[in-house]
Amino acid sequence: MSHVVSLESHAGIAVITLDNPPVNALSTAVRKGLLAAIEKADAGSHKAIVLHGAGRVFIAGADIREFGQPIEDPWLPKVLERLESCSIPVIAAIHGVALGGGLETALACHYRIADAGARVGLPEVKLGILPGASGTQRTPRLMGVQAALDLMVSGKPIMSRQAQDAGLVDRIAEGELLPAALKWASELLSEGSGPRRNSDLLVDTSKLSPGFFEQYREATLKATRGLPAPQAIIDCVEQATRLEFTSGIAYERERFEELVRSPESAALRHAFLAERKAAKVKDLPADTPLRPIASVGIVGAGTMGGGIAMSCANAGIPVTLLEINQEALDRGLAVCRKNYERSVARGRFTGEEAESFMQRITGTTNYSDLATADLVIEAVFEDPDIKKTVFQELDKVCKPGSILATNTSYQDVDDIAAVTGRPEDVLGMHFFSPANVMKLLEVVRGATTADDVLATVMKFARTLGKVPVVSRVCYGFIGNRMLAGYFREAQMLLLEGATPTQVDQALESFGMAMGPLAVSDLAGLDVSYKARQAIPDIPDHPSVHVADQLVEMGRLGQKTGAGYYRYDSATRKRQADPEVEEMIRAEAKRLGMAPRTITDSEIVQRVIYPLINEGARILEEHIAQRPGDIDIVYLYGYGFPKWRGGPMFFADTVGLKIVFERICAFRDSLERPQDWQPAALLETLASQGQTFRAYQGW
Ligand code: T1G
Repeated sequence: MSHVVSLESHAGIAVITLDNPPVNALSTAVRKGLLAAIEKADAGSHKAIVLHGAGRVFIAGADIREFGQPIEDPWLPKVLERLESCSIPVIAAIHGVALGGGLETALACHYRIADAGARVGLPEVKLGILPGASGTQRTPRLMGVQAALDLMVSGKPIMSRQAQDAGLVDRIAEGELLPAALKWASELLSEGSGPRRNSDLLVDTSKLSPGFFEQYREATLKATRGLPAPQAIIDCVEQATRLEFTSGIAYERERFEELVRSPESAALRHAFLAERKAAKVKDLPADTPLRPIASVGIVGAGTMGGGIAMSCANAGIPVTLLEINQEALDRGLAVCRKNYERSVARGRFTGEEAESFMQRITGTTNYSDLATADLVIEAVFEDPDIKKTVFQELDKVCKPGSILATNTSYQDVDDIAAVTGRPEDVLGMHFFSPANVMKLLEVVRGATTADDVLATVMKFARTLGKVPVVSRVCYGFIGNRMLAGYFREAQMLLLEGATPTQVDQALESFGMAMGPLAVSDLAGLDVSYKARQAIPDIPDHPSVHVADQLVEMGRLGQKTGAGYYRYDSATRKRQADPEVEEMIRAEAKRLGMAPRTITDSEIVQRVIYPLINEGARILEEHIAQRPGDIDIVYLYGYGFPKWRGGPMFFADTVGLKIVFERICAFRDSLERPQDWQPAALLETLASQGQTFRAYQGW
């Protein structure tokens, strides 16, 4: 047939196999090969067809890399129309996953059998599109309107048994899948069962209450911030209740085309591919040997240490958690247990699961209990001297070959490595709080970190369900280094006339999960205050004056019920506080800064463009491998809206020339031009009409 689709005959039954590693994506070659195979199998020499995928999955959908380019014939809907029209029964044999176009392909078949462990779903909404190959028309016919909408609007896959209960899958295979599918095909033939086309079915609307779609739209609007794809899905399903199949398909296609051209979808597709690319370290050979990690030691049972321990335990890895004394250890273990109880209460884990995870965490106050750990992660207080003392201790007790990692958020990893006799075994693993929830892991590569150490930790991060991004050593690595300008400008805007509410609402309307000042209140204003106090001769900057005064007023943020805002003790809701606005006006007056009217769009530019500018410097200095890595750091670590693709992708959508010119305008008009020097790379790319996407990095 073709290099990606084959056809074999088994006792008169055609077995069509898709073989397009790694996930049988429905690329142009696969669509061509599949159509040819169907034509051949349905040409009269076969009595039935079994369709399945080689490798670890059935089909993971359309080839995401082909989007944004002209789609070549045959289009998937055409292939599926031909598949369903076969004159002989067609059985889909599903293992691993059937997602997006993969599930649509299975639904165009006449019968579906799946492995017990298989998952099926329509995750297109996560890419800012909708199931564009009949998914919005077939699923309501098979599983009902409510269930179909829930499947497509959430984008979450379901297990095959659940899919069977819902009417999407007919059988769960007993034993091996392909033999079970062939056996079933023979049974169907012997029963005289022919093709069964779900496009002939009507959508059952008998259970729909009046105004059902309106209510569903409203509920979805709130939950999905008005993004276009979920609404388009609801429209398509509503049309499925009104139109016959072919017209419904035409409507679905029209809406699909509209969404695939949308900036939100371009951003979400970028995020999907950038996340997978970030896991690849350019100069590390793919066959770099890995060290085994079967046990982990953690030094420090505070918020970060406890969260990291839970991440490892949840992934099935035994953890030894060390604290300086029993009291601190008991406190740390108690917090882990409390967090598990909360997860059980929320239904994330069963009680048994949580108990088994907790059992994997062993406490100690003795360094020698870390001697055999394959990886030790230091998570003590953010003080370079304390961290170095810990590493000197680990260097003494840990076995040769142990990987020694620091969870520092800022410190120089090379400095820390230098206090050991094995700097090649040292690197940074910067988790984000809460470490058992946040997906991002900045893997900080030291100047002497060995390749196998880096490769091992990149793989280990994915075992923990984390999204790893490599950073070279600099103060604050990728994320926190860029954040400095973000917070600086948020605070400068207060002195220039904006209120905390205006600043935060502008950024939240832009899509940030939470505005910068509310985030500061959540983290605690005293944390950064102490960090500033600890830096000798730190140069004065007006941007911290308000925060310093808030701390000196005892307003440390949510934890004291007041910071930039006042917090309702019952609901923890934030409220504007005239006392703070008065203090800000007084400080501005003292600094000779006259208040002015500031627009929301200026606020967004002032706070977001420093991220882009510093991101460009980070690329110039080879701290980050590629712009997409920076985007992933901000999407998974700092609440940057995924449908904007990350700061570097967002800059491309605005246009680098515009971003560069605005930065120059701020340099030439604001109080502190030194804070607005454009990065050389940004200037170069802007002058060449280039994009960050085209910039390959190192
Ligand atoms: N297209 C192209 N490449 C894909 C792909 C896809 N659909 N899915 C995965 N890959 C690549 C991925 O980039 C990586 O590449 C490798 O496969 C392994 O993936 C018409 C329009 C299947 C659950 O949204 O959810 O169908 O880095 O690292 O963790 O209606 O990948 O090795 O070079 O993620 O085991 C809808 C997306 C498409 C599913 C496997 N489908 N994929 O997870 O491995 S739109 C999806 C996934 C559509 C139709 C519409 C996951 C996975 P590389 P991985 P994994």
